[in-house]
Amino acid sequence: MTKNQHVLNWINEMAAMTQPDKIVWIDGSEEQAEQLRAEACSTGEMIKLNQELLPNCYLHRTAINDVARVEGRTFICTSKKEDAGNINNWMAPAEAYSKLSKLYTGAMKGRTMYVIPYSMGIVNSDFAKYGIELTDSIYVVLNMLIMTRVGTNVLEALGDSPDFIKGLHAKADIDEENRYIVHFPEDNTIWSVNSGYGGNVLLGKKCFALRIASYLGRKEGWMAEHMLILGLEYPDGDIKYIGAAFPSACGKTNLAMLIPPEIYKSKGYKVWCVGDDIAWLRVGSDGRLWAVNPENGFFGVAPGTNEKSNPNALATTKRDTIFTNVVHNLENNTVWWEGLDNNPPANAIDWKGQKWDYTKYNKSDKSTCGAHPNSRFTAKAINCPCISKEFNNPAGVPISAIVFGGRRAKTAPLVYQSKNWQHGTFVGSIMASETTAAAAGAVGVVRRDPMAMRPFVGYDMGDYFAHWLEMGKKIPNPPKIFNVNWFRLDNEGHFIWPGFGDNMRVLMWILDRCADKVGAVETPIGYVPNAEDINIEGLDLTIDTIRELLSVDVEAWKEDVSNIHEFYNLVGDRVPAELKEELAALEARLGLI
Ligand code: GTP
Ligand code: SPV
Ligand code: MN
Repeated sequence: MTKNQHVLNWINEMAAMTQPDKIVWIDGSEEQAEQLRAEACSTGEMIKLNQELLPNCYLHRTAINDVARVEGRTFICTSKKEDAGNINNWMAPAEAYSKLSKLYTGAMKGRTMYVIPYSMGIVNSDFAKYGIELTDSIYVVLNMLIMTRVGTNVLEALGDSPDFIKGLHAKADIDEENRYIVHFPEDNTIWSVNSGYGGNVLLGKKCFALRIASYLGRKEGWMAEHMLILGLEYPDGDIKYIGAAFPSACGKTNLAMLIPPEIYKSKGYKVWCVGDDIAWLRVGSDGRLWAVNPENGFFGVAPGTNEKSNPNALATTKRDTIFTNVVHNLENNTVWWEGLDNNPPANAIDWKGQKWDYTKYNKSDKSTCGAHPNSRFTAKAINCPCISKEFNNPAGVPISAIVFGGRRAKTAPLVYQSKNWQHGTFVGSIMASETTAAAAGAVGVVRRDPMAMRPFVGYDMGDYFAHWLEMGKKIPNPPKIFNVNWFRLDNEGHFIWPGFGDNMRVLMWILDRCADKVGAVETPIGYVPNAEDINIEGLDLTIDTIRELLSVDVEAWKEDVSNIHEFYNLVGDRVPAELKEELAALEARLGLI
């Protein structure tokens, strides 16, 4: 398929180590994909679902010990430890290569090695970067065919160049003790072994489009961020674009596909999805920041997705979709998950492959769930009813606002605006969120997650903050930066804000601020809206509730500040002086110094 010696030599070397029985090149054709689906079904790797109700849809169950990203086993292997920083796990490259080579040796014996040439971004566009993933998993091939742009045209675009990301994945024994997701940013290389799950193995996604890309972006003067991109269309046809960074399982897919509440919809407002997880951002010749979504599909959280919360996502999953770790409904050979509807199937298999008795389901005990809390759908972007007409535009879209957010039960108000780019970078750097099921480990623990990138920055976090500040200087007309929190709880533990489609009400305030159309109140942390400026028409809540949601709890912030100090200390020496000054200014405004 190619004469590129860099590609061929590398594949030969990897094949000599992993020793597959055969090597198959993935050409991106539907015929080949269909053969692979049939093969995966014949071995039980995938289950073909009801083709009338869910055409071209399949179910896959991962191993029970392999259901989420494993941050503890994810490494950044730069030659100098300090370049990976204190937040990342680090291993010396030579040690990592030697350790993993042992795990890979003979790992593909009796198996097939698939060669997947893929592009992140539109092939031949200025934003595009190419990768080749070698894998022994058909499931990975079929997911990559949805999530990225795969095919022979990628090899043509690459030509004789050595400039591609080399990804090697082997399932090996799915042994947790020997699971490694290892990045060599200096070598454009990613090695993943002993997993078959999502972000650990679809190497175009978190490994390349965030960890390696963030490293390249710093070198080349652009940014790779864990952001959705949406376009909000006004009744006159004008569309403004927003990039929003929330940690894993904190609402990116939902916000990216939101359906406006009736009060806006009836006037002709619309929301278009450009991307739901990753944005690559560059300064345009017009002085604005432009974004593309480098992916080609969605790897979305299934539980909680329903006709009311996210009808667009649900519609997207009705064809050409791979479901992972959801309930198999044997009544009609379809799928189900918690929060889909109130009709759990009586005759069903749970995500572990066991007969599932929904009557034993207890909301507060996750072990009784039929679908894993981090179960997912892999669906094509072009099947999304609200996909933006700019989705395939190689130039991307101009960003008016950047929005940070996380799950905070108390501290963060519904929305606030930073004073400028530098303060906005500070606001991003102090983001915190309660942990979710998207990564292995305890759920619901508050941790600092700067720009929602804690698990995804491919270099030192302090240098990453500095890169944000540097980029601000290069954007003559930068987006305004905001922070939101849909997850504030009342004393009984209920969400106060309705969320989902109603988040549009907050986006409207954000875009009004960008257009200088509305005032705000200055608080110690930034500008919050006047409660009257959040439109609550048609909502079952009062302006007093909005006041409560917008209130800044100074005592809680004083406590938070000491935690921010601890976090900055952990990040270490490279936290830029400007951000320390911003922290001191915040302390002064809170009356702490
Ligand atoms: P990753 O794919 O892991 O990066 O996640 P994501 O950020 O795209 O999160 P997603 O939109 O899939 O939402 C994750 C969970 O948050 C789901 O269970 C949603 O139902 C819930 N959620 C999303 N938006 C809101 C909201 O506005 N309010 C509330 N209360 N929950 C929400
Ligand atoms: C996330 O965890 O942020 C995801 C899912 O989007 S994964 O691809 O597993 O990283
Ligand atoms: Mn994500």
